[in-house]
Amino acid sequence: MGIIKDRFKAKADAANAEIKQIIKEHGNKVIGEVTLSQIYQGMRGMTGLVTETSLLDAQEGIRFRGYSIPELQQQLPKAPKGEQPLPEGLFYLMLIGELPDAEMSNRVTDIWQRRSHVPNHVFAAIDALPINTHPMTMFVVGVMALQTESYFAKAYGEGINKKDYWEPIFDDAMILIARLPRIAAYIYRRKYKNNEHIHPNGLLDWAGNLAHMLGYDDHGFMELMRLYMTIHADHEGGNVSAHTTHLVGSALSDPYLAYAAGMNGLAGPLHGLANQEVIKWIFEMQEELNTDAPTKEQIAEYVKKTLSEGKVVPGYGHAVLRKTDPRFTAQMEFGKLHMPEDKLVNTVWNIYEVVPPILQSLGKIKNPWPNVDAHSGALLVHYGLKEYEYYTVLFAVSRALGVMASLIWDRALGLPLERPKSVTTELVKLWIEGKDNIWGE
Ligand code: CMX
Repeated sequence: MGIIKDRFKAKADAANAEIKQIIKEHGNKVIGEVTLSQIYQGMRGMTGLVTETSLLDAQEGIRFRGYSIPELQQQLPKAPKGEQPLPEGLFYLMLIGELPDAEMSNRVTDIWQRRSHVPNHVFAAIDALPINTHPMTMFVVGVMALQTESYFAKAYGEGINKKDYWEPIFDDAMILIARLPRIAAYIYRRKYKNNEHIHPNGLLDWAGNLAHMLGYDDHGFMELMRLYMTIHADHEGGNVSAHTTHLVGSALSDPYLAYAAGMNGLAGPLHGLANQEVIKWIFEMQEELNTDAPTKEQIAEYVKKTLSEGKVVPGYGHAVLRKTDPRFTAQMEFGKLHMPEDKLVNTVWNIYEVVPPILQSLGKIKNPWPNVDAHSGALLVHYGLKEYEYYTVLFAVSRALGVMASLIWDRALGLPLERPKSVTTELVKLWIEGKDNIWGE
């Protein structure tokens, strides 16, 4: 892994020295206050983590090491004849903190190609599951089976010095990322394509090869996978998948254990599973209305019905964002370029016009705008990937880039076991009555 590892080590050493100094000089500064409602209501807005790879601004959306998605689309290296960024370049950026040139991006591609062989017992573990198992369950089982390969677990067992933890974590993270496309494609072909598998193409980039192994060699689909893998990779540190990976990793669980835990969180319908829920919801709407091109009026009625049944409108709302997700916009632009007449994609755009005012009128939803999941499924369906239960697996493959880059940083910075304080409502009541001094005032 040569030069990339060396560059990371130099950056991490410098960051370690800087952070030590920051804590020494400013460690006692207060950065905010915590209200009682925050601890009951999902810790929204409570700063409690450091994540170096990306930062989310409520109005602007995500920036990866300072770069917005349109900037990444312009400045990251591309595949030959490609227009979309290579996720390899984004991974380098998140890890090293600088934009890669084509040579560095190619080096990442080379490492991932060389390390992509998946041992047979991983396929056997997936094959042991009934065919009706959800693809995300198969995926996490596959990742867990891969844990037998962990260099960190082995090194820890042999008594590695704590200052060297980052190195086998780095190796595990790279190898895990390298192998994910094969595992993901295996699950797809097993469940939906009669168990007929497609060999990797060693000449393709990471996302292009995933497209190939899924069975979609269309140039447009490969480009979509490059965009998809880039925009889903990271969303700062507090979202369920990133935070869980970080938390479990803080117990010195190896990258396989930590990532699998995070992906179990991604598999929840309020998080990554929303991408399957969006298309399921649109298909159900089409069936109920008996049309594949519902009018805006029909969509509005259907949205109101969904809300009246006490359900969420999938793909809308966000815990932090307060405007249209730039990841939604990037996909909309891809759709306008590659499939402007597609009926389903046009339905997604009509939903975008109809839903926000309805959600806004309810008065309680903080963000009525679409998130990343509102758009992704329609683009996949366009190329023939209609099996929506599978969609969160694609999200999971991409999310590995951000959470693994962060995990390498966590260990390089020597971040400790995460262990916030919790209280009981009984204690809160005593505190309200002035009978207990739980927060040490
Ligand atoms: N449809 C209907 N109601 C919604 C809603 C939506 N899309 N989004 C929020 N609400 C409701 C909440 O359920 C909550 O209702 P109650 O007060 O009755 O419990 C109220 O509005 C306030 O919620 P909020 O503060 O605006 O949003 P939260 O931070 O609590 O939740 C999220 C954020 C994403 C879970 C929520 O917007 C949601 O459930 N959206 C639909 C699912 C979805 O698209 N998830 C994907 C998010 C992106 C990702 O992680 O992949």
